Amino acid sequence: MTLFRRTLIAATAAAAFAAPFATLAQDIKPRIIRFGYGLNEVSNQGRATKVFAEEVEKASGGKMKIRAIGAAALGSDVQMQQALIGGAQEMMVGSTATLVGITKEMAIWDTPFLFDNAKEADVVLDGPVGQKVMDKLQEKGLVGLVYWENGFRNLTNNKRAVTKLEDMDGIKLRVMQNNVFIDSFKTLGANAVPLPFSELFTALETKTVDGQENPYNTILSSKFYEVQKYLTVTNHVYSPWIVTVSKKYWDQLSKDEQKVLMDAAKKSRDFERKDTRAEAEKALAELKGKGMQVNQLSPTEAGRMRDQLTRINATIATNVGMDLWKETQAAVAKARAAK
Ligand code: KDG
Repeated sequence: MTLFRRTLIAATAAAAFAAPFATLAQDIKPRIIRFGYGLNEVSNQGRATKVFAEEVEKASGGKMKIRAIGAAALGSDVQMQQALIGGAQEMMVGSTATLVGITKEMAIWDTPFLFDNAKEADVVLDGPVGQKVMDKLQEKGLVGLVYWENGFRNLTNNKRAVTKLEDMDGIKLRVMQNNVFIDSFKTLGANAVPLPFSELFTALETKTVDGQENPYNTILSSKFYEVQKYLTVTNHVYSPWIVTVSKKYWDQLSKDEQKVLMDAAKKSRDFERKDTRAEAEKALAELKGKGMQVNQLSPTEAGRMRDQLTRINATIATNVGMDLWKETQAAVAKARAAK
C-alpha cells in the first residue's frame, strides 16, 4: 500500500471520528445575539441591557448570549431598525418616535401630555393598546417585545432661561427624526432641527443647535450639562423606548428560545422602569450640582405651552387613525380613573 493511500485512509478515519464532536460542538455553540442601543453603557438604557443579557444567559443555560453594543456603535436608531429588518442585526432598543417612519401608529406615543404620570404610561403601554401598536411592527419585519421607559422629556438650551412661550422664539432646537416633534416645536416658535441622537452632543458643542429635549437621565448620562446652560422643566411628553427583534431572526428561533427572550425582556422592563425612576430625581439634583440653571414654568406659561403643543393632536389622530386615537384616549382615561 502506497504512503499516499495510507495517509488518505488515516485522514478519512480521523475526520469520521471528529465529525460527531464537531456536530456536538455545533450543537452547544451559543447563539450570539447583537443588541444595539444608543446611549452610553453608564445609563439607564445600558444598565437595563446588562440585566437583559444576564437573564438571557441564565435562562438559556449559556446557549444564548447577548452581545450588548452601546453608544450607537451599530448606528443610529433608524440605521439599526433597517439592520434588523434586513437580518444584519438581531436586536436593539430605541425610541418609539424614530419608528414612525416604519409604523405610523407609533406616533400615538408622541402625543404631548398624553400621560400625566408613569403609572398611566405603564398601564396603557403594557395593555391592549400598547400591544396592538407593537404588533403593527411585525408586518414591517420587526418583533416588539416590551416597552422600556425613556421618561418625561424636558428642555435644555444655551440661549436663555425659557420662562414663557415667547422665549422659545428662534431657538435652534434639535428634535428626534419625527414629524410630530418637528411640528410641535415649530408651533412653539423654535427652529426644529431633526438629528439622530448619536450626533446630538457634537451638534450642541459646535453650536449647530442651541438646545434639545430629553429626560433628566439622558441629559446626565450623555453629559449634555457640559454644553447646555439652561434646563426648563416642561415634562411635555412621556417617551417610551421599545425592545425589538429582527423578525427574520425571530422566526428561525424555537418556541423555547423565543420564550427565553420574551421572559428576559419582561424582567429587564421591570428593572429598567424602577432604575429609571429612581435615577431621574437624583439626576435632576446632579444637573443642578453641575451648574445647570433649572427653572419650572409657571402654571400659566405651562398652560400656554400645553395649549400650543396640543394643537398637533388633530394631526396625530389623522396619522395614526381615529380608531386608535379614541382607543388610546379611552385607555388613558380608564387608567387615570383607576385608584
Ligand atoms: O438610542 C437612542 C435613542 O433611544 C433616542 O431615542 C434617545 O430620546 C432619545 C433622543 O432624543 O433621540
